[in-house]
Amino acid sequence: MDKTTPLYARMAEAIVAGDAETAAALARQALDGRLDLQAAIEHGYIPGIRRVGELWESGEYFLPELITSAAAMKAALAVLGPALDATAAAGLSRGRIVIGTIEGDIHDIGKNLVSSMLSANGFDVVDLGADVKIDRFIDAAVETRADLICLSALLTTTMLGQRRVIERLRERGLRDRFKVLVGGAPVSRAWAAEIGADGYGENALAAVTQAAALAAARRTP
Ligand code: B12
Repeated sequence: MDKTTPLYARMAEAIVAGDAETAAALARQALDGRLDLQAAIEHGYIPGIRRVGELWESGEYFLPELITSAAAMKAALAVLGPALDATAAAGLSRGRIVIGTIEGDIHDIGKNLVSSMLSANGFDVVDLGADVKIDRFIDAAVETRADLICLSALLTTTMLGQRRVIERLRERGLRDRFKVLVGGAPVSRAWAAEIGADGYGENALAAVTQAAALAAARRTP
């Protein structure tokens, strides 16, 4: 373990405790200390919100705890997000991406993380937010001449919306125009294959790798 481990542990603890103030203060500490922000998210904050998920599943946490922990996660990401985005610099865009969480689903922490990482890694990201209607993804992709559509779903019910976006692309004669990348806690590689998505990413780093491969494939006919 390196010397930043206690900081990561405190970040996780702040999320579990639903302590937004501490979560944000630790994020500022990471910024001031010029720490690797992607690592702070991956090894500090995410293990915290995962633990919250486990406590909810085991019946120790209820909705109010879930909400305060989610708010703490958002407070930390609000501090780190702009810094991550800024590292995207003025470099050449690796491709334009439309991203959002499927209609009926308000979970946006993971999607925001993916969005920030993509933009930090040189993609031009159009973030539609959460609870996004199926056709809205497609209209935005057409309007912005996007290369990729990224679909996040955290509920087993809204996973079906990922399939629906792909079906609608076919119905509108646009399936070949955009690559579709799917993700979210209940989503798997098998699901991505079943619905005919072009890729699946299990976390924000995998999302970047997948998006890079798909964008490159589009550019080399
Ligand atoms: C925080 C949370 C909430 C917060 C959300 C706050 C917010 N603004 O996002 C609140 C309290 C609002 C909430 C509400 C609800 N929730 Co909730 N929630 C969670 C919890 C604990 C954590 C989710 C999270 O943020 N994880 C951390 C992020 C970083 O991880 P992630 O989202 O998985 O994202 C990562 C990857 O999946 C991937 N990824 C994500 N998106 C994408 C997209 C692409 C393209 C790619 C490539 C990758 C990718 O990269 C991300 C970063 O690594 C989960 C538990 C869990 N195990 O997931 C339950 C969970 C998702 N919720 C659940 C439920 C049931 C609900 C409610 C219905 C509860 C209720 N009774 O009202 C409501 C739903 C309301 C709605 N209509 O959406 C269930 C879903 C069950 C199911 N099978 O459908 C879960 C699994 C808890 C459980 N075990 O029961 N929730």
